[in-house]
Amino acid sequence: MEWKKLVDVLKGHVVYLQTHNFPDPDALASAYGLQVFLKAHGVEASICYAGKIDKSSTRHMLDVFGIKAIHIDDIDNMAEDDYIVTVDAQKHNSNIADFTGSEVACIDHHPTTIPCEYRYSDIRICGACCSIVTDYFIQSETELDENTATALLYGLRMDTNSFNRGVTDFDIEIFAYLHKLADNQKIINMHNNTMEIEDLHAYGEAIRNIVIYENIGYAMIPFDCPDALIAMISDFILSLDVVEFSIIYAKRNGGYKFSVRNETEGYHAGKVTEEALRGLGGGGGHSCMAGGMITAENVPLLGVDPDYTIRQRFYEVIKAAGEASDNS
Ligand SMILES: [Mn+2]
Repeated sequence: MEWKKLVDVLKGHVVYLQTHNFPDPDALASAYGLQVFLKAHGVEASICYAGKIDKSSTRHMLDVFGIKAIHIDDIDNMAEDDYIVTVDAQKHNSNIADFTGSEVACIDHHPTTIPCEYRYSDIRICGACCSIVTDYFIQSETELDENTATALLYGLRMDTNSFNRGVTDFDIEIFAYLHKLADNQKIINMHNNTMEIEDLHAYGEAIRNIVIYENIGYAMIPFDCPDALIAMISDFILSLDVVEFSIIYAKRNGGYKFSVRNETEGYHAGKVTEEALRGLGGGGGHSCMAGGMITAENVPLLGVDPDYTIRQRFYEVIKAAGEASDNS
């Protein structure tokens, strides 16, 4: 009984559930689900994060479901022997700040880039962290109320782009379970209101700047925008019939932030991004979705035409990967 081990590790301690920085709906909903689950088993925990919740639809979700997520700046009493569970993220990753407490547990659905020892770890590659947290309710036969079920289903739906991205059989089993318990109309309403007027400016730039090389779509957005928005635009460009691999990047802090999507069998978005951005910042992720960055100090390495160099680097890695898979 895995879930029992988690409860045993945490019992009697001050517990924080830490999401990655700039938490998205899956991070917040899975942290919330875990908070409700732990409470049912006698463990009180607080949800915390660094960075900011940068989409208004995500902030709205906190009100709709009554989720209390505390910014690290508003926590002044975290102690070294307080326990942290990383949720939808793993310690040592570039997207999660290192807080004072001790990371004793990790629940995540991303591949591991830098391994870490935890007293409890549940890392399963699936569509959303919400699926793993829901499984705890099922395995332990803990009652799941409508509000929590709705939040978990919303997180699952958002992180899988409505079951179109990274979905496994496990996610579908979880979907069937949550669907019976959740307020499905509420999810549809929320899902239909995730686009903001300012988002359209970024879409406009991406459309204006799109470059297509064979089956690869590239677009640069010349201003900073939230990670979630860059990801939405990457999904949007991937939806073009001629594009099977999309690379969208926005200017950020003098460098660039990337969101990469792949819909082919032959390529791996995470490996391609890691390879293409090696020595420039870094990147990685799943087979179908990845993220990355080029830091400001490395921008001069891109030469006089940074966009061309970026396109060329990705193109070469993708073509080499395609040839390797053709020969295997
Ligand atoms: Mn997630």
